[in-house]
Amino acid sequence: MMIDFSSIDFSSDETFDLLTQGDIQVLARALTLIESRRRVDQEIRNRFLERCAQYLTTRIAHPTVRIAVTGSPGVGKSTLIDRLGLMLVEAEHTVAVLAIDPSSEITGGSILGDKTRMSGLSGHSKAFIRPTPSSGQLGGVGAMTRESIMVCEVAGFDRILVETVGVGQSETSVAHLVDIVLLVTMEGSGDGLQGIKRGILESMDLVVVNKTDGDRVQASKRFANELKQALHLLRPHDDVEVTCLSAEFGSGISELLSLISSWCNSHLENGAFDKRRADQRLKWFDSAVARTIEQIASERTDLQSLKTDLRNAITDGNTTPLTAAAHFVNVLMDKT
Ligand SMILES: Nc1nc2c(ncn2[C@@H]2O[C@H](COP(=O)(O)OP(=O)(O)OP(=O)(O)O)[C@@H](O)[C@H]2O)c(=O)[nH]1
Ligand SMILES: [Mg+2]
Repeated sequence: MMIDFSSIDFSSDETFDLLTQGDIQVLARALTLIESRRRVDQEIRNRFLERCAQYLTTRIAHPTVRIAVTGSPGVGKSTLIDRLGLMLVEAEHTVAVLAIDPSSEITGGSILGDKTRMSGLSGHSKAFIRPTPSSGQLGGVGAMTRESIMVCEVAGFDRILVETVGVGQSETSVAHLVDIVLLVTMEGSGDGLQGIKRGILESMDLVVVNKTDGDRVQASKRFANELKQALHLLRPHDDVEVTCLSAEFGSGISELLSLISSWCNSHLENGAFDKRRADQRLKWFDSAVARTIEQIASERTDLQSLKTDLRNAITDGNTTPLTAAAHFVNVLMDKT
């Protein structure tokens, strides 16, 4: 589907004001603009994002909290977000959910599934749910998730929930985008601690053992204890909380919210919260530079045959990947 941006002028003050007033239509269109890979959209997008960034640094902001909910497919991330989100809106927060959907490019259909699983939140006047394609990126994090979070904050949302399948690739890890990472797991999924990727174990801040209901209650609690002991060995200096709940039946959700808010408060007090955001801004800069260079390289169609020759030379053993890359970059720089 082609989106017509001509009806919304993203360089106008009116559009920006509408966004800051929380206009959902403008927010949805802005997110589509952010996800667009079309070159023509890029300049408008960059100027618009710059304006968003400036707005957030200059206004006296309500503090926002960015929460990632990660875990294997089917553990109950969407169900939990629905419950958490409802509790947050009841507490006078406004909630934006960015559900990063690794399958949407292939099936194009699971988006609807996620919306229906968040039946409590979807349609709520203080909540906004946005499924975003992961654009084939590892780590389950879309290329523009950072920017999407920022635009949601400009629109006035103060609790941002990011749902992502935990893949744990360090470079694209959701931990670089949020203040707190919740790992959702469940007893009997067979993955235990061994099945959870190392990157996730290192970057998560709280563990949720979901589906603690029915005849699973005892086994879930045992599993939570095992996890806690194993985590203590793995990360002896961090006291990672493990909490049991049932997203489906709604038990243990308010306890989880208390854990999240005390975690945030202690990190705000000791400065770790702000330091993490500062580090993330530097990583954001690095990845924006890398992405821009990659884009410039991919747009140079005149260099395609050189690239093909170099690839063939590497395959034939006539050059090494590093030498070929250095040569390619030299040509790229000379001509740009
Ligand atoms: N018994 C039980 N079932 C649950 C619970 N939470 C979720 N489920 C069920 O587990 C299934 C998957 O739930 P989702 O919330 O869609 O899980 P998800 O992790 O978002 O799944 P993906 O987005 O596909 O990775 C659904 O059938 C839910 O009804 C729970 O606390 N207890
Ligand atoms: Mg889901």
